Amino acid sequence: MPNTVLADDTALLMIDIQNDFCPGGALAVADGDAIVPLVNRLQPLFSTCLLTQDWHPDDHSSFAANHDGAEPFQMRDMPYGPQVMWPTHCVQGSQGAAFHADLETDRADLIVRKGFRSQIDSYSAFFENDRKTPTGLAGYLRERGIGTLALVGLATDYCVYYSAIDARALGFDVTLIADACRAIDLDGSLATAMDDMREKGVSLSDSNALL
Ligand code: VGL
Ligand code: ZN
Repeated sequence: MPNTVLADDTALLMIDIQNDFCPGGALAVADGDAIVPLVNRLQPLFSTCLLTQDWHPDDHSSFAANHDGAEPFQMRDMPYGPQVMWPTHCVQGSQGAAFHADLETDRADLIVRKGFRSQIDSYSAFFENDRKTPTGLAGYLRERGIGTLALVGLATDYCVYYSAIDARALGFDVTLIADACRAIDLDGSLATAMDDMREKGVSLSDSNALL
């Protein structure tokens, strides 16, 4: 298939391609850095490219280190619901929170930062983990006339997954470019996320179908 720019109402949403989610990072996703060359090749096909950046204060309540007796990857009940206790990651302004050095970021029109409130985590690019507080991204996309999203990034079963299902619930057409994503896969979370995305009408694709 020739390299063509996709329709103007389609955006590439690149989720959390940051050092801490890559090998050597604080919450490393296996092979997370392997998606970077692919994501860079996909960007020129889209007239609109958007980035998200996990961006936590160091007293963030999703960090195990901020709770007495909590171990990383355990669950805790928070006022807004169950929350995984994560290793400290993507602290605002840190090298771990920076985008992977090889990721092309100059094409992005917008960087959505999320998880910046101490008391609540935000996996999705659209809503915080209370599933209610908006990030503003939906309004931005609607005002720009964007109705279709292609999703890539880290991690498939957390921030990519929640962004995909929220986008569907908000009425966007969504395609997951699966080979340009990598998963954390905590207790079967990848299979659960993939099943739920399929059920909610997220299309599954592969970069070969586009490049
Ligand atoms: C993510 C866990 C904690 C992600 C962010 O980007 O998928 N996962 N913070
Ligand atoms: Zn986080």
